[in-house]
This record gives sequence, structure tokens and C-alpha cells, in this order.
Amino acid sequence: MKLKTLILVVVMAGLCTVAWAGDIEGKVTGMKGHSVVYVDTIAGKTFPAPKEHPVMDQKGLMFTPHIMAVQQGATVEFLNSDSVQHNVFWTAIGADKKAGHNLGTWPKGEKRPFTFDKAGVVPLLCNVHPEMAAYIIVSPTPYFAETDDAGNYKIKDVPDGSYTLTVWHEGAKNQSKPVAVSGGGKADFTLSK
Ligand SMILES: [Cu+2]
Repeated sequence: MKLKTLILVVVMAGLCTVAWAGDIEGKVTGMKGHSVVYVDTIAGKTFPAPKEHPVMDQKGLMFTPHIMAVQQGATVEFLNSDSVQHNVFWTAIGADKKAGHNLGTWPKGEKRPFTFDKAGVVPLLCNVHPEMAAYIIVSPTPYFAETDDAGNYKIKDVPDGSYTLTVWHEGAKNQSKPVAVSGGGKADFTLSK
């Protein structure tokens, strides 16, 4: 009986540990502009596609926002808010050139969705206006955040565990480092070109 109670306590403690979570916080320095920090692929874990459909707008001959982070499986709505036609294409997702795609060219007010089932960086371009560019960072997990103007970031509600944290920044090399989360975690990065 006592052994059974002990086993129960150990199992309950185990379940509680799994349920604990916290924020990963830190600062990214070294380069100007916003970065995206995300928890890399977790072995054996998959996540349901998010229900929200973020909008990537084309307005005033610019992609808005310039940087968008989404979870793998997310559907992004591409909108044209200008009175001229815009196009959306990308030549690769991450290093995978087979994932390149042309969404087409369409007029004002029209929206086209695309579901990003593959993680990686999607460099967006418009073949009507060669100066237009933006980035969608498709995170393999729901645990990601964009830095603020000072470089600070906070990834909310990450379950306790050991992960690989990766930072992306336009024009910089990706950096990764291990992070341990136990009711929260901390990781800073210094970027270089
Ligand atoms: Cu355009």
C-alpha cells in the first residue's frame, strides 16, 4: 500500500512538472532592426495549425509588415491595398528551392491565402516592383517572438524542458543555442553579418 502511494506521488509530481511552463526572455544585440526568436523543432512534437490568419498587406508599394513570424501550418492572407497590381512570389523556403512559389498577380482589394506547411524563412518579392521585399519566418513551434525596438523579446508560456532557441535577423547569420526552461528561461544573442 505504501509503495503504491509512493508511486502515485511520483507520477503526480511528474505530471505537474510537465504542466509547468514559463516565458523565455532575452535580448538580441549587434544589428539594427527587429529579429525573430523561436524554439526550434522539438523531437516527437507536432502542433495543431493556428486558427488565426494573419494578413500580409501590400500598401504604398511596400509589404506590411516587413517581418512576420507565424507558426508552421499557419495560413497567411496576402492582400493588395494599392490601386496598382501587385504580385507575390518567393524563390525558396529556407534552403529548399523546391518550396519556391508564385502566388500570382492581382488587383486592389483582392486577398489570396497560402498555408505554410514547411518551416523556414520565406523571402517575399513582387515581380511588378523589384524593390518590394519582406520576410515571413515560419516557426516549427508555437513558441516564437519578435524583438522590440530595443532588441528585447519574450516567448510566452513555454513548457518546462530543454530546447534549441534560434534567432533570425535580416542579413545576419542564424544563431542557435540551447535553453533550459524551468518556470521560465533566459537567452541573449549577439548577431553579426
Ligand atoms: Cu508590387
